[in-house]
Amino acid sequence: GRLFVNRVFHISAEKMFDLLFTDSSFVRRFMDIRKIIGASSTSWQREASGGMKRTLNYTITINNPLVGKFSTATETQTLYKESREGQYYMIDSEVYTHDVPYHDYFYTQNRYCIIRNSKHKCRLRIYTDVKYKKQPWGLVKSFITKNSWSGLEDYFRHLEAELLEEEAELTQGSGDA
Ligand code: YK8
Repeated sequence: GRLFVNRVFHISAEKMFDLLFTDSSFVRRFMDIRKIIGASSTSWQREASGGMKRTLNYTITINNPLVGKFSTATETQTLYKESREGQYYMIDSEVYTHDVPYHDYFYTQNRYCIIRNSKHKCRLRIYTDVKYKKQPWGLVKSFITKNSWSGLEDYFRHLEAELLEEEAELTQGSGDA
């Protein structure tokens, strides 16, 4: 896997969770810019295991010339029961892109860790892995992996940049930055 984001933000852990994992205006704006359309989401639901789960469905716009322009996607997010409100949040997200070539071979697993650093700061880590449901031919596998990494790197670099903008807006004039 790869660590795409690992940075301290002047944003509280709680606020960071709200920004990324609720129906926030931040997420809505980010989806708009990424041309992720038709998003729908279930609410966070308690699981027997003690964690929480929610499922998102949306259509992504792809700018890889090897792939069609759009794909529907399903993302299942699990908030681990070890998470502590305001302190520590661990979210695993499995993303299935249904309309790309070889879509039945792979999915993407993203792990988000939000760790409280101080009252107004948190560390965000985003770790990503491309997972295989069945083993493709070696050449196909490296093709999938290579194309997934480039798309993921672009996406998370952009997300980090937008979070830095949000941080600047939030800390502007607040005095406690
Ligand atoms: C989520 C992983 C792979 C996929 C894409 C497919 C290449 C197909 C390979 C062929 C286009 C928002 C990605 C990047 C689309 C976007 C997905 C996003 C960024 C040529 C063999 C969508 C996080 C996420 C997870 C997986 C990403 C796809 O929040 O390369």
